[in-house]
Formats: sequence, C-alpha cells, structure tokens
Amino acid sequence: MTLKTKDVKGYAHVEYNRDTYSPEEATQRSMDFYHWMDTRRTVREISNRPVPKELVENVIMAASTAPSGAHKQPWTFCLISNAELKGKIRKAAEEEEYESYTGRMSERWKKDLEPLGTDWNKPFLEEAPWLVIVFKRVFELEDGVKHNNYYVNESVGIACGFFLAALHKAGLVTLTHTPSPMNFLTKILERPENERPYLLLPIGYPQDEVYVPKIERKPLDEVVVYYE
Ligand code: IYR
Repeated sequence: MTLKTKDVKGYAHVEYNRDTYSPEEATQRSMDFYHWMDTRRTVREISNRPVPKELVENVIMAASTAPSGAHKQPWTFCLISNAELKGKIRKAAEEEEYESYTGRMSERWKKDLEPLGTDWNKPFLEEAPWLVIVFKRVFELEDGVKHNNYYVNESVGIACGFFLAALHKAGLVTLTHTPSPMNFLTKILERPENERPYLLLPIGYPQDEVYVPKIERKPLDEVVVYYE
C-alpha cells in the first residue's frame, strides 16, 4: 500500500495510517500485551547455543525505531561475538565489579541485591553467543565542530526498552548489565570520543533448566496516581 504524502511547511510528511480498534478490542489487546510482557524476566544463565546474527540485527533495528530527541537517534549498538573480545570484556568487567562488591557498594545496596543472587562473577559475558553494548552518542562531530544531541539518556533508555521487548518476542533472554564504571568498554572497543557506554546486554537462549527469583511486580495502585 502506498501512503499519501504531503508537504508541511516545506517538509515531506507521510500519512499516518494505522489500524484502530474498538474500545473492547483495544482493551483486550492491551491486556494481552501486558500479560505477555509480564512473562519477560532477567535471566543470568545464558546458553552458549548459537543465535543467528540476523535475529540480533532485527532486534537492534526494532530498538532503533525508538523516538529520540529531534530524531537524532543518538545510539550505537556494538554487536560482539568474537571470543577474544568477550574474554577481555569479562575480565575487565569482573575487575570493576570485584572492586564494587568488595568496596564501592554500600551494605544496604548489597543486601538489596542478595535475593537476586548477583555477585562480581560474570560468566555470561563469555557464555552468551552475542554481547550487545549500547553506547549513547553525546554529540555529533561535523567538520570538527561538536553538536550536542538532545535528551540522550531518555532516547537511549527508550531504545533499550524496545530492545528488551523485541528480544522477548524472539524468545531470547538478556540481563541489563551495568558494570560500574564502564569506561573500560570505550577503550576495549576503541569507541570515538562522542560515545559513552550505556548498557551491556548479553544475548542468548536461556540455559536448559533455569530458575529466576520469585518476585512480584508492584500492583497498579502502587504505581498510578489518578487525577480524574
Ligand atoms: N552492576 C552490578 C551490581 C548490580 C546493581 C544493581 I541496582 C542490580 O539490579 C544488579 C547488579 C552488577 O551488574 O552485578
């Protein structure tokens, strides 16, 4: 189907033409989507079973449909399968995480993490067939001049949310790993000065028998304030 186009103040526009649903059907669809999203879980035990590159590329393209400040799309996804690189990243991440868990993190923070079973050991960084490292592009360089991007954290955060949903749709798992500090990733991956590491996402199938912490999501009345 060809969509109608139109000039608005000198800029090309294309007709927004999408399905709409009756209130009942729309409500049912929103319910179905919520229940399906609620089955997504962070999984740390990632299988080394191969995952097609095309699948991860599709997930990245879905993430890259996210809205962004002035449509600058201020993100770069580094897609890594190279075993040597994964080994380097694991080693550097574990060094930082070891310092965090044995010194930098408060006792309260570690207590909060205890039920989730995290520690400085990060085997998934080598076991997962793919690592996706999301970089935010703080500025763009044009003819040697720096132009700041807009709402970079918001934009990249939304793209990462889309990424998680797209990955879930494919039946794959990840965890939103945030080794801190993350500047070792800039060095290992030789990223340019306008990019800063944002999130590290190991991608794969879950291992054969996986248990995840039995957590509850906050109910609606704890997350909504109504002004009707
Ligand atoms: N970045 C560390 C610690 C950590 C912090 C939070 I908050 C978590 O929800 C989970 C882990 C790590 O990745 O282990």
